[in-house]
This record gives sequence, structure tokens and C-alpha cells, in this order.
Amino acid sequence: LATKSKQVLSIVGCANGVAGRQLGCEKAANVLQESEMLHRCRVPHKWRSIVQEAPSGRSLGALPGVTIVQKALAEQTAAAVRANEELLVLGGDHSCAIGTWSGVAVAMRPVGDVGLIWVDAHMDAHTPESSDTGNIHGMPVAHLLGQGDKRLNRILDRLPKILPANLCLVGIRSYEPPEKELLQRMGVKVFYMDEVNKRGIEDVMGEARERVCRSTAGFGMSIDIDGFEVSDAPAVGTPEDGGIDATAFLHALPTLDMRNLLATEIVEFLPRFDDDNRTSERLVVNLIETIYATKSFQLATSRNIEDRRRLPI
Ligand code: NNH
Ligand code: MN
Ligand code: MN
Ligand code: MN
Repeated sequence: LATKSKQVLSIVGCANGVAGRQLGCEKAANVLQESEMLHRCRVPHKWRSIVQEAPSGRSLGALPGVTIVQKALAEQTAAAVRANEELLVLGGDHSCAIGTWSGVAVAMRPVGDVGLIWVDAHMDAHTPESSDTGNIHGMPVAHLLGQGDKRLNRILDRLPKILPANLCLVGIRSYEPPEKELLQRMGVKVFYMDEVNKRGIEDVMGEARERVCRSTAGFGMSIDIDGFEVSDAPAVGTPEDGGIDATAFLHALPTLDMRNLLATEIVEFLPRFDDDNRTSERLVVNLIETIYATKSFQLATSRNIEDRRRLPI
């Protein structure tokens, strides 16, 4: 199971920021590539590439540029999946989810559908028509579901990349009515923050993982760090109070079956807003270390795929 190519984590950076509310996320991939904390992380890793932002306008004026950059990112993630690499994408604003999961879904299509857990304060389920801000980082979920602008929802392939039943949103506490309507109409499961507070993040993530793996060939996680409590991830452009406790999340991760994790994406880190202790940078590195130490441990210790523990719903 743990093939040789799976032992080194392959990192693709996406230096994109024009689709965010505030500029600055485009610096994150380079900051992380230079990060001493990431350097010392116990997960062996190498950088595959950093996709560079194309010159473009802001708000909806960024759409042509975002299309070019996300197609380039999708080609990178598809190639990594086809090469059986262990894949991590480091954003960038959250528009990079369009490229990341388009590439993963298209590469996995001969095997099966892809499940996705979306950790975020926001739904990111706008279309260009429904969005008040026009910021494309608020739109990747809709486009992965096949909605919105054809330039963004047909990257590499015209079929929708993620089916509604294979998607769960976790940590949501800020959204506009059209986003909620779209997700309700399509039947996407949303775990709002009040449910996380009642049940605990471990229980919610366990159910989310179980749901996105029911009828898929594997799953991914798209982690927008604004999903966490602001004091745990201060370096974001759109902070929202009352988020997921990062420590509780880090403790929940090893309880999830990660063996069929296809890729992870960590986005919206805005380095110039980080504090002196570099709290957000540390959180990003802790997430990487915990997710991939968990996965390689689970792969190394499980004898066959049938002994997969059933997680409580
Ligand atoms: N819903 C708002 C918008 O579309 C905010 C989205 N901002 C995010 N999403 N950071 O994760 O502009
Ligand atoms: Mn968000
Ligand atoms: Mn987001
Ligand atoms: Mn965000």
C-alpha cells in the first residue's frame, strides 16, 4: 500500500491572490517554501512547482486571469495524481480550489468520483451572478459543482468535478442567502459552526469523512484557515469570530481514516497579517505534519483494506 512514490509529500504552491478580498495570499507559497518551521517538519517533502499568478484585474475582472492560473494548477495536480504522488497544494486565495480539485477529479475519473471535505468559515458557493463582491475566492464550491461561469467550471473537462452527495462543508458561519439556497437545492451537507460547537469537531469530521467516502474512490480536504478561531489563524483577509478550535481539530485528525486521502489543500494564509509568533504559519505546518504523519502511520500499520474501522456517525 505504501508505495515508494507515496513516501515523499509532493507540494504544489499556487501564488494567487487577486481573487481574495485583500491582496497578500499570493505571497504565502513562497513564504512557506522558505519557512524554517516547514523545513523542520517530520514529513519528508519536496516542492513540485509553484504556479504563478497571471496579471489580471480585481473582483470579476480577475476571471480571465484566474482561469489561466487555475488551468495550470489543474494540470499540475492531475499530473501528480497520475504519478501516484502524495499531494499537498498550498495557496493562495481559495480560488485555487477550482484548479486543485479539477485536476484531482479528472485524473481520478477512470477510477471513480472524488469526495471533498471543505473546512471554512464561508460557503464559497457564489456564482458571478449571485456574488455582491465579485471576489472569486467566494465561488469555488459552486464552480466545482458545475455551476457559474463556463470558463471556470469546465477546466480540463466539462463534467462537474464534485457531485453534491460527495461534498461536506464544515465550520460555516458566514454566508449570503443565494449560497445557502444553491447548496440546499443541490443537496450538499453543511455542518454549521453551531453543530460543531454542540457535537465537537471530532464527531463532525468523522461523519463528514464517512459521507464523502460512501461512493467515491477517495477523498480530499480543502482547508481555508479562516475556518479556525481567529486567535489560532489571525493571518487571513476575512476573519470571522467563533471558529473551529485549531487544537481540537489537530487532535481530531488522527481519529479519521486517512488511508484513502487523495490530496489536501491549505489556503488563504495571508503572511503580512501574521503575528510575531507566526501563529498562522505554525498552524499550517502543524496541519501538514499531523495529516501526513497520520496517513503514513495508518498505511504502514494496516494489513489490508478490509480491516478499515467503521467510524461512528
Ligand atoms: N461570501 C463572501 C464573498 O463572496 C466572503 C468570502 N470570503 C472568503 N471565503 N474568504 O472563504 O465575498
Ligand atoms: Mn473562508
Ligand atoms: Mn474559502
Ligand atoms: Mn477565505
